[in-house]
Amino acid sequence: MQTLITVNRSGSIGSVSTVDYSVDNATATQRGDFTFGRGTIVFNANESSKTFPALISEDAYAEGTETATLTLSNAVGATIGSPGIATLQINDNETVDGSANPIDDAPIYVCQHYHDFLNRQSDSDGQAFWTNQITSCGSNASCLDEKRNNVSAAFFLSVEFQQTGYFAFRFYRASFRDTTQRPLALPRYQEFLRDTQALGRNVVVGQQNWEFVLEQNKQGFALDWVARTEFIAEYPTTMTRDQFIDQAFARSAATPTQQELTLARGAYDSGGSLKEKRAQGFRKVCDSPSVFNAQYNPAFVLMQYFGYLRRNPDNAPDNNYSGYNFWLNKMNQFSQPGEDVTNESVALSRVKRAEMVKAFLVSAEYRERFQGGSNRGNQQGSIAMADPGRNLRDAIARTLWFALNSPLVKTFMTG
Ligand SMILES: [Ca+2]
Ligand SMILES: [Ca+2]
Ligand SMILES: [Ca+2]
Repeated sequence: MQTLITVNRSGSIGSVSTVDYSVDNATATQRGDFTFGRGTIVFNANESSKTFPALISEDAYAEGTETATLTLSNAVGATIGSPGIATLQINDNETVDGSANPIDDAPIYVCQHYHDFLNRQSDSDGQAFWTNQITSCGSNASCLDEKRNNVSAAFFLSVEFQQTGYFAFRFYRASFRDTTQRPLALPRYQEFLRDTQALGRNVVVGQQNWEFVLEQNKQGFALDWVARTEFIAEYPTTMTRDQFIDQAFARSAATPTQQELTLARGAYDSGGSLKEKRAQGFRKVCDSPSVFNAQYNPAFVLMQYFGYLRRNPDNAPDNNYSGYNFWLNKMNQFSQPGEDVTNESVALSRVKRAEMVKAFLVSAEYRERFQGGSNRGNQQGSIAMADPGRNLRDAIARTLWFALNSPLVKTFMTG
């Protein structure tokens, strides 16, 4: 389920202003209780009130009342009033631990996939469609097993994920190298969620205008991306067009076709300012079929950790990349030469051959997010270092929260 948090703007509201928000751990944790949230709210001229969602998970742990922290920061064109930090109170809906795992209930399973992969509450059509895929099996165990796996894989394969999460993933891979900050040149969990949620803001595939909203989000994202200090450090503004494009393909481990090169250079040239050129050229590289195919397996494996386990591959209990590398090798082994995974059915076949989705779905670590674990749904270790450059701000926010003595409390029922 979700609850919508309202942000009010007062005073002179005749122009545009923006503010960032976050939904972070307090006594409730992002692994079992809610979905880590971060994004930017845009107030257009004369808009005084906006909402953002907090996504709540259903679990079987009787844990009493827990809290998450809501924070507003980085106001542009406005200042943050009081309260800028608030407490989200999550009430329990059981008094003793449940013996059944909520994730075995088809509607809950589907809803949790919306939270974990698409960062939003399910729309009623989608919720009904995917639930029916599973419940139509009746009590046929092998059918249930297969449909649950297929429904789960469908969220990664969906247009909505491919255009948000996988889009962000390709930007990271094309930008960065293997460093201690980003081992194996993979995005870290929290920064990835932040960027994916920005791309997915107000996008519900199939609903009116979704393509327009998505395109606006992508354009804004690409312009923001090429202005980031980290990006400019890797792609100095002194680079020529061809150096810029070539490096983006090389970092993506892709060999572009001549047509892809031409299209990327053309996109670069069509920009007005240097920033626009770089945003458009970079995006065209990342959207090239050769890059899409080259990055598919690493993205798929990483999303098993981000989506199901809500952590980086090298966080506890793994503490290293051997698990990630094992699964990446397996995906690579089950890939066939010349396969084009921009074709959804080709992609699904590969994913099914590797049998990875099932392995994660039945893993104790996934299932114990919701029921039956000694950790009671909490993270087994820290996911700190997961959001480079932002941890300090979070630490400051926590301090302020205590100083302000949690001014606003919103209450609702949950898992
Ligand atoms: Ca909890
Ligand atoms: Ca509970
Ligand atoms: Ca519950």
